[in-house]
Amino acid sequence: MTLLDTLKQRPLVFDGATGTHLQTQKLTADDFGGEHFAGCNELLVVTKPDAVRAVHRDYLEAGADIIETDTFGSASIVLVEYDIADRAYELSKKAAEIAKEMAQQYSTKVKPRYVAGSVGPTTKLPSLGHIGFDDLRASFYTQIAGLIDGGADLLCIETCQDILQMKCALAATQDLFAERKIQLPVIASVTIETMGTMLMGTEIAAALTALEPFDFVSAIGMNCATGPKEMEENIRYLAQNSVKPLFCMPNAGLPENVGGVAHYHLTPEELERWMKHFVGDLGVQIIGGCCGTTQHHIKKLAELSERITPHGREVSWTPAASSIYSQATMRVDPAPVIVGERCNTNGSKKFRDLILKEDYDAAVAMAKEQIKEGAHMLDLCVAYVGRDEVRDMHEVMKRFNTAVTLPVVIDSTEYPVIEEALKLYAGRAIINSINMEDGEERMAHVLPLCKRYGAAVIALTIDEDGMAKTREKKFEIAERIIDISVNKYGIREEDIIFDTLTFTLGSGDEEFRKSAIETIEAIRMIKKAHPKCKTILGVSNVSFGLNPHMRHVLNSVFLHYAIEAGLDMAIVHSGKIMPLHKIDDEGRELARKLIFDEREWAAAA
Ligand code: THG
Repeated sequence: MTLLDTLKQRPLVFDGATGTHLQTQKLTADDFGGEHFAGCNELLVVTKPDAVRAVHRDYLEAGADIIETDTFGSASIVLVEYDIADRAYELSKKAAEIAKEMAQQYSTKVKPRYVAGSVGPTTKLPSLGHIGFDDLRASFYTQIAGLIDGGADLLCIETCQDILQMKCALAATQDLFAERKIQLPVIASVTIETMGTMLMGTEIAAALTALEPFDFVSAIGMNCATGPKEMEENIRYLAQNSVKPLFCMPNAGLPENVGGVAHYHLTPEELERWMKHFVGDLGVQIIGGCCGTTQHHIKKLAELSERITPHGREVSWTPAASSIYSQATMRVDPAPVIVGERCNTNGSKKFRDLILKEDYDAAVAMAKEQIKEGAHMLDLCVAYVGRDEVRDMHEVMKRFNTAVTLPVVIDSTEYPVIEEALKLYAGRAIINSINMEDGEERMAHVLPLCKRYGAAVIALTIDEDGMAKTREKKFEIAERIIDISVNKYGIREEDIIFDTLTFTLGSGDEEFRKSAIETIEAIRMIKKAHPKCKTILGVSNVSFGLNPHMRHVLNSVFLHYAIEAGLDMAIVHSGKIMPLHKIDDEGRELARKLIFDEREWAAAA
């Protein structure tokens, strides 16, 4: 039976605190290898390995299934504070070897013991610009390589304060798994502070939305910062919304400051009672203890695990995007999900001028205006001929990441621009867009980026013959895109949003007279055959060339019929969309006839 199979029968038990255990051992500066290294717990695996073995032994004796390596801060960017950045691989590997040797001593056929490679958050917050994605990824890469080479059975990326930290660690993990052709279970665990969000302000729903798309992440959860009581509401949310198994390692209550030292008061019995509730009532499958928990706490949890089965959870994932702060689902009732169109150099003169002036803060202000106008997400396009789009995207996205509370739809045709945006974004973005104009070419570039950074994608119904004009052709391209995305690139149907293309009815061009009907009917066909997929339209395109008033009327009426056919999302100027009853009869009827190509309109015009 594998590690993860066990979860269905009983909860798996992690160990307790490492740091607070080491503190009780009253280690001297010499134990760390001198004054300069005092407090560097990760160095003990070479300077005083018996101290680390003592931690592992106590938890294994207590009955833990899984012990964590002494590597919370063994990434180079943490070790650099002790001038030993170059020892990250060596210390990580040694720590895994020590834990593995201890786990093997206690392993039996009925109770195998496992080693989780601990990967802490480091000391840097990429969302605040402390470090770039590539540097943090590289630092995690070396640490995780050591853990894998030292024999870790699984990875525990824990105590995450900034979802971008986690994305860097997950990218490093993906790279290592691919290079070595291996796959270990991976736990992704965030820290929710007493104020109820992660340090960066991330709500639990946003954290789940950002982490859920990574298919190699085996379990999601929370550890540190608070005791179980403060975690309950968020654990309940995860239990109701996470398809993946849940992980929970609370502190032994909230720390109390006693003479400048943190004291933890939750008793082993109290922790056991809470975990019984979390496992038995809510369905948490992996438990353990963080700061302040001891072997006595873990003994209670190990005993509990022998007599309890995790509550069965039937959860269906609600596809969503997220910002660093909050989540927005890709379907709302009433439809549609409103994607603000204005932060687009091609779609707004004002926005274009701000980018040309490099007034990036004012660009953020335009984003905020759209939030006030009721948008759920924001389209972002900074392309402008002759400008460095990667640089503009960098400048805008680093601000949007923390200043904009809504999820961003990254609207670019350039792969390096898309990747730059994804590297700066702590939420779950949507990429706008892929198509099949050059066969699979665009998909081959963009879909691996979606997988690597956990994004969803908009797919336009365009193929080698150009933009599809009939409903049948649009549908056929959509099916082809689903087939390749799902079967070749491992994208889920629910992560694809189809755009059946909006042509202007404002030009009077004969070729496009039936275009709105075909676009609307293609939505109906796609939603019927693939209900998990989403649909979207760039609504304002429909009225290019008309006067401003008629544009608002036509946009609103077109949107109405598209929604009736099943449209999920709309890229619009949210403040300018009118409900049908607010449009005068004459305008509404004119728009309707235009959309459905009723020729008497043509005669009248
Ligand atoms: N599908 C997808 N993405 C898209 C589109 C689409 N992205 C871009 C575009 N089409 C949707 N966005 C806009 C944004 C603005 C306008 C139209 C579509 C628009 N702007 C006024 C104009 O150009 O006249 C604005 C004026 C101003 O404020 O300066 O109409 O179809 N997937």
